[in-house]
Amino acid sequence: MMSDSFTDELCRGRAGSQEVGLFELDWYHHNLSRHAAEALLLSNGEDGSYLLRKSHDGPELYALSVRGKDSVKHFQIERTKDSIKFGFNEFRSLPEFVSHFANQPLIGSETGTLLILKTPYPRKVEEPSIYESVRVHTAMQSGRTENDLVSEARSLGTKEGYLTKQGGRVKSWKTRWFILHRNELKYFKDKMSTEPIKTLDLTECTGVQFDYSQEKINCFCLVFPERTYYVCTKTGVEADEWIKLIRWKLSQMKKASKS
Ligand code: 4IP
Repeated sequence: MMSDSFTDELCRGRAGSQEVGLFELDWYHHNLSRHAAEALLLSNGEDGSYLLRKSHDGPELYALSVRGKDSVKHFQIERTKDSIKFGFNEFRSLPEFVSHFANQPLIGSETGTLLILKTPYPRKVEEPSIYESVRVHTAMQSGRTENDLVSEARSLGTKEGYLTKQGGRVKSWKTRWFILHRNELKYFKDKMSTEPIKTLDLTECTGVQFDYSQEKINCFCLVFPERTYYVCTKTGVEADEWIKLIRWKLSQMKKASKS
């Protein structure tokens, strides 16, 4: 696999002179297509995530892709030798343009939608060091291309499955459908349920570890200030996968809160 810095060097090599300086912006995605930007922001971003990419409409044109509640809008930006034009605003330099974004500007689209530019979507994302294990791997001659797979791409760090959990006051064990997504762990009555029974905010979780205090095997516990949740999986490997992924999330949140 290519390293990020190698990819960057490659991009720089192919980039036009107009792009000079833009690579210093970690939310500049050279060569990202409109489609890919939409897929990326919809699956991994949140309301207010945005990124800058090169537009193929002209050498001086760029596009700002912004994620709204459940759609992505694209705005054109023109960068000439002397200025950067974005909507009614004109900036003399790249730093001036960038500092405009630091104040979370509100922009309106032609359709009347208002969007706040809250979080730049970085070019490099840290990957958890653990992965789902491959259970089935087969090639189907269905004529699909790599591009067809983009919409099915799962967001990084998402995991779901049936886990058996213990009640809070009444210590009965119930099998529930769990979904780990972003900073939340939700559990549902079953896979078909649309409303979660509960949503656990992982920013409040102080730790996750294997637990041997219960009468069940393959258990782990999630510690929250007001309660410790005990959860069991079918196999030790599965428990280990959940623990590692949740730990990785906790460490990412810790890092984010420090920066
Ligand atoms: C219930 O036991 C279930 O275990 C609940 O789990 C649990 O709520 C209740 O905890 C517990 O009393 P019975 O169904 O045997 O009555 P679930 O919500 O998954 O159905 P939690 O808080 O674990 O979701 P208490 O704390 O309400 O007793």
